[in-house]
Amino acid sequence: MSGLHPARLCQQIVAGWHTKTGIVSDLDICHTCILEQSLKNLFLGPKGDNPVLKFYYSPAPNPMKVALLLEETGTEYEAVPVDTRKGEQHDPEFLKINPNAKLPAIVDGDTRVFDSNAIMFYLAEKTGRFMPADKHRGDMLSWLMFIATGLGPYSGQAVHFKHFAPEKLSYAIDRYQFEAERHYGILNDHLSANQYMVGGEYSFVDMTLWGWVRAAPFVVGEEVWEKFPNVKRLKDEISARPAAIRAEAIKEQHTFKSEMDEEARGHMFPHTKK
Ligand SMILES: N[C@@H](CCC(=O)N[C@@H](CS)C(=O)NCC(=O)O)C(=O)O
Repeated sequence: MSGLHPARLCQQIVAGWHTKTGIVSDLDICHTCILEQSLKNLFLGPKGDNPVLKFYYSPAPNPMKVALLLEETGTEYEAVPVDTRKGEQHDPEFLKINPNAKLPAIVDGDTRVFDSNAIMFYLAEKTGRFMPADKHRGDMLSWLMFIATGLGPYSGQAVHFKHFAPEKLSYAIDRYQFEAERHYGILNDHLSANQYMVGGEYSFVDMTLWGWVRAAPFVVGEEVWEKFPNVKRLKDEISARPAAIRAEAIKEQHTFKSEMDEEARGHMFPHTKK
């Protein structure tokens, strides 16, 4: 995030962590963000020597987990909006970065990484932050893949058939609802005996989980938090962190199309155009 922005874009002012100041003529500036940015520049050196990591994102669950880790690690990055409802994920230039035409993706110097879970692993490894200790490697890989191949895809399909499919297919709705809830049940049991997902400490795996569980009522239904209180406990703890508040605020810098109209459906569900 740029260090200089109007105070109304700083969610941390709302939360009481940052203070605003009118030091630049009539502009209302977040003073704490400017200070943080200056300190980062001091330690990271001029941008020319150290190209800023590009974070291609939309305000959806998978990009949000990466936003959280970028903010938690204090990584300097440029947030590049890709509006999936306008079809920008199919732009040939973006396909060179992510041939899968989905968000998120990053470009870090000469390295591009696509798929949110690969990016989470890459950034935790690269920064050496929020990576569980080696003795927990088995658990770390297991829960990471559980989220990547289970919770994420089943949640995505549950949302699709419940909220976006042109026909209400009860078999598909029931199957994905059941599978999404089954995954929540496994997480809830695990979190009844463990404060965090892996190794007793807050790690990038918790952040990977946060991407989708923030949206749980939309995925599973309004009653989700009564059924799975331990998942709620971890979600609430993460959502209250300053880095999570900053991650949620990134989208305020950009405008995304909000209507899920015929055009948006054509870009996001291309099989409907066949
Ligand atoms: N496995 C991928 C899934 C990415 C994904 O489905 N991203 C969604 C946003 S959460 C997207 O870009 N949707 C736009 C589209 O499907 O056209 C990941 O974890 O990054």
